[in-house]
Amino acid sequence: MFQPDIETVPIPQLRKLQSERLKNQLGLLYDKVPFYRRKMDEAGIRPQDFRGIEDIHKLPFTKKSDLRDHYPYGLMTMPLEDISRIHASSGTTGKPTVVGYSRKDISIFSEVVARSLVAAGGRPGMMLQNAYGYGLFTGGLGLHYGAELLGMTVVPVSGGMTDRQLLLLQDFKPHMIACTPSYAQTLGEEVVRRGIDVSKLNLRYAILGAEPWTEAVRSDVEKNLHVTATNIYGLSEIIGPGVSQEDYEERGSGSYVWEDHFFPEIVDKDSGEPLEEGKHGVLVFTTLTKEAMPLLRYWTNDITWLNYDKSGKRTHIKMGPIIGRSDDMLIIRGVNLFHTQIEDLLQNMEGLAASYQLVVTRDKAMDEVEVLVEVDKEHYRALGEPSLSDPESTPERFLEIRNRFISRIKGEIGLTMQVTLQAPGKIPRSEGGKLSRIKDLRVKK
Ligand code: DLL
Repeated sequence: MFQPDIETVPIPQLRKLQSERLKNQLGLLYDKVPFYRRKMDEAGIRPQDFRGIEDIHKLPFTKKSDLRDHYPYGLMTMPLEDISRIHASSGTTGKPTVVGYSRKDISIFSEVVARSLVAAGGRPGMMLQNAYGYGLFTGGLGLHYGAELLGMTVVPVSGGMTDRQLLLLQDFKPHMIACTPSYAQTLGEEVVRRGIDVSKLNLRYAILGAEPWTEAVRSDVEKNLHVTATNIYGLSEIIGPGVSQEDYEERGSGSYVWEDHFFPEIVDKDSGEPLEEGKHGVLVFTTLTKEAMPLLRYWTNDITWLNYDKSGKRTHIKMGPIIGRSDDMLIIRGVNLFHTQIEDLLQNMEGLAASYQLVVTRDKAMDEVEVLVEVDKEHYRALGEPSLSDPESTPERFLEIRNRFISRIKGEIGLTMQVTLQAPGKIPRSEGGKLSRIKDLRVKK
């Protein structure tokens, strides 16, 4: 562990620390940020009377629109000349969401990333190929500073440039790669396609995040790149990557949330009421140690669960994989649908690959989902690379596979979807960053 004392701190002690830190954040926000002072006044909260973390649900939520309304610097606690870095995430509505960091914020950011890298299998002296984008996006610089703090050797290649990534993997021999899971899929496929001998690479770990992914993609990446792949989660508003991280020996059981810095809650997406452990809902974070731009109960829109894992190495709470963002949820004939549910069903589907896209259309009043999914390369080759565009020429074996997938979707999700098989390589790939798996043709321009 990078900071074993705090990563294994007993829960009562952690609560005490969280309470002290939260009270400090409230004081700071009350004094320095008019928006929060007004919110606290409206809610009748006086920082000096606030009891502690157990009262967190009394605090108001902060939404992305609050950040937008105070664009670009309105939620900062300090004058601009004291801010040492600015990051931003591209918004869907034009203006980016801006986040400021003090020197201390950067140092905490580096610490939580260093913790995350260790949990992912990284050790001082190992080499990290950092294929997250450098720039306003927090992935590149976030992983970079954390890896340096840990004592890794960083190769700051940034995202994309697949030829160069593959060259570096072969010649520089990094032990670990950091990128989005969809880009790790791209790299894995290219390794196989170009006949690169994976056993000659030194790669052992992949630290993947910035977009939802499931076990189907994990198996794909682990198989093609011969790595152990773990999930790193985060968002710019809270700090960037390193808000939570899965341990490489506890894969599949959730990611440790670094609770001494970011206090997580799960709330009901409609009522905002806190939900009990294990229930799916909206993830909400309160920063506990941020200086430049602390946020109270930030509504991430991400849907997951929280759970303490008594058998884990660390004491901090775990969060599940993100099944999607509540604003990206499709509602198809009354059924709520996240694309990760389809991805999940692809796991262990013999004959199909983990490359897919959902195309949503509206026919009169009815919404339809077509699942484009690639067939597995080996099956495809074994059947003589047939045309798949015409059911007449599609081999019986593939028709069976397709029908099996249609019934699986119907059985698990309750919706009848059209499944269209595609030849390997036909579906758009990640070229370095986040990949959109949904093509929504209902949206009128
Ligand atoms: O994506 C920070 C990051 C960089 C995380 C590198 C991990 C690795 P934003 O661009 O602000 O920040 O986007 C944040 O991305 O609210 C989630 O919806 C999604 N997201 C991030 N990590 C994961 C993950 C970075 N591991 C938004 N699983 C978040 C699922 C993720 N979704």
